[in-house]
Amino acid sequence: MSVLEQIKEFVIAGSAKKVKEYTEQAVAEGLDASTILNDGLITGMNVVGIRFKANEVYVPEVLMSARAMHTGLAVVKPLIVNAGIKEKGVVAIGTVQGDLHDIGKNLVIMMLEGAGYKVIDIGVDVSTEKFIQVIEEQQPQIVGVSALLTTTMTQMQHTVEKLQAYRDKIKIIIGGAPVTQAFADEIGADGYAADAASTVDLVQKLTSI
Ligand code: B1M
Repeated sequence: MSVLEQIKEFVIAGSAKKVKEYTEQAVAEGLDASTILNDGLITGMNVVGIRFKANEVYVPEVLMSARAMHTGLAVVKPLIVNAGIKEKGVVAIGTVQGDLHDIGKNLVIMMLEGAGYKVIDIGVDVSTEKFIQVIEEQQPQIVGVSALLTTTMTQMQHTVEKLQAYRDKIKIIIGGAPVTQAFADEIGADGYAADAASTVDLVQKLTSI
C-alpha cells in the first residue's frame, strides 16, 4: 500500500498516531502538501462522510477520523504556510451559529495563510453578533462564513443580511459543502468558493478590486 493509501486508511480508521506517522513519512518522501491533503487526508475523510450518510459509522467514529485528520493537517501546515511571506490583507473566518464543523474552515485558513493573508479564526458556532464584534475590533477586509449543514444555511443568510450594514468596509464570502454560487447570489454575498484553493483565488480577486 502506498503512503497516501495508508494515510487514507488510517483517517478512516481514526488512528491519529498512524496518520501523523504516515503524513510525516509522505513529507519525508518529498510528496507535496496538496497531494498529501487531496489524495490522502481528504480522500479518507470523504469515505467517512459516505459511510456516515449510509449509517455505517456514527458520530464517535467520525470524530475520531476528524481528530486523526487534524493531526495530519498539523504536519502539512508548515509546508503550506510560509511564515516569512508579506501580509496581503486580513480575512476573518468563522463557522456559522449552530454549526460545529471546522475541518474545511481550517483548511481554508491554512491555504489563505499560505498565500500571505493574516487570518482571524473566529471559530465554530459563531453568532452574527460575534462576526460584527470582530469586524468592529479587528477591521478585516474579507469576512468568510462557513456552513456544512443545510439547516445552518438559514443562519448563514441571517448573518450575511446583518453584515450588509458593513458593506463599505468588508466583502463577504461564503462556502461549505451545501453552499452554492446560486445561494451566494440569492443572499447577497460577494463571493462563493467551492474549496480551499479557490477561496485563495476569490480573496485575491476581491482584495484587488
Ligand atoms: Co457532520 N454532517 N454532522 N460531523 N459531517 C456532514 C456535513 C453530513 C453531510 C454527513 C452526511 O450526512 N453525509 C451531514 C449534513 C447533512 C446536511 O445538512 N445536508 C452532517 C450531519 C447531519 C451532522 C450532524 C447533524 C449529525 C448528528 O449529530 N446527527 C452533526 C451536526 C453537529 C453541528 O454542527 N451542530 C454533525 C457532526 C459532525 C461531527 C462533530 C461528528 C464531525 C465534525 C468534526 C469537525 O469538523 N471538527 C462531522 C463531520 C466530520 C462530517 C463529515 C463526515 C465531513 C466534513 C468534513 O470535514 N469534510 C460530513 C460529510 C461530508 O462532507 N462528506 C458531515 C472535509 C472538509 C475538507 O470538507 O468541510 O466541505 P468541507 O470543506 C471544504 C469546502 O466545503 C470548502 O473548502 C473546504 C476545503 O476544500 N469550504 C469553504 C468550507 N468552508 C468554506 C468557507 C469558505 C470557502 C470555502 O469561505 C468562507
